[in-house]
Amino acid sequence: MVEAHESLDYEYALDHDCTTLSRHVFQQLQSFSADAQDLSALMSRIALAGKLIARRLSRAGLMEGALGFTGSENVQGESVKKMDVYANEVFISVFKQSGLVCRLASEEMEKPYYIPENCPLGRYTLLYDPIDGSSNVDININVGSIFAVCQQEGEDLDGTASDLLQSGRKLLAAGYILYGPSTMLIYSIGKGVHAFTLDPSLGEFILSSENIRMPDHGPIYSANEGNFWQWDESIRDYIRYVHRHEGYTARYSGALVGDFHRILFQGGVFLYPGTVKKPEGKLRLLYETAPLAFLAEQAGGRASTGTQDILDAVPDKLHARTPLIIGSKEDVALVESFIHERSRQAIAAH
Ligand code: AFP
Repeated sequence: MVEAHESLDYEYALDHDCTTLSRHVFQQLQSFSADAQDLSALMSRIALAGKLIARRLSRAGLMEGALGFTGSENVQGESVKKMDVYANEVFISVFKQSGLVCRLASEEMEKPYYIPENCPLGRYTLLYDPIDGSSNVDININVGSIFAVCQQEGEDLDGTASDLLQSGRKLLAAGYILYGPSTMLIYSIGKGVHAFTLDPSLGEFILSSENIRMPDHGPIYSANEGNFWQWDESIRDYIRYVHRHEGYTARYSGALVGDFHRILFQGGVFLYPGTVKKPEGKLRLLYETAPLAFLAEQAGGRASTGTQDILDAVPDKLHARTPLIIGSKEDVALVESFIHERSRQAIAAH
């Protein structure tokens, strides 16, 4: 006979295993309204895209035509990898005939991609970076996908998607998929940040951490110090500070998703400031920095351009870039303090 406590343990384990993404969205919204159904379905589709990309990445070294460059450049002038193209198409494909998403905008496409058959119903737009950190793909280390969802405003009859040029405060959902030793999906619909881990035996993302809180301070600083010579003096001040104080350690993988993921769980700060060659930095606001800023704030952290919160920044074009300082609130504030001090000195000198 099963003891009462054993049956409770069993029930708990089963319930935990059944906490899939779509169920979690309903739990969070405490509703089965049309909006809740939409968000739940959207997250399930994004999860499917993540599973398809994870599957290809896991076998890429054994497949013909999965690794390497295509030979063309994207709208940003960057060399396109075959995996970028594949992952971009995966997201389009999972949202075709979904009735959910009318437009998709990604790093790999100059203009938004419209799915007219979805438009009468699905007034959502998916913003995404299909493979973040794609230089890591060929050497089999971590990469990610970043996504955000917003509501279409207006009819967009001229196809300019000008309503996308708004602040990240309007996002309905954001998250990323990390393709690491395990595949994880981290998301927020404005009710905390939650992590799901892909259970390959089930083919499902199962809840692994709920209501993640970023520590207020952490030991990690994450920046490409090869750009030191190109940084503003204020950023160099910060780097000199961490070099001269105990308690800091550097970590940088070349994939924002992986570096942010570490900071989300362990605290610290990731920086990609402007450089001489790229005064606005390298990272794109709509589908890289704003989605991660949304998560950071939801987890009790912060994200800043150095002079304003990332979520308040309004892009002037689809592929606009912003400097990024993201992570634990005390560490972000410390970097900002060096920026403010240098600008105060510059004003005083005039
Ligand atoms: P790629 O996708 O072109 O590899 O760029 C990745 C990325 O946008 C971001 O994930 C990294 O944090 C950052 O660029 C790395 O850039 P650096 O190579 O200039 O450090």
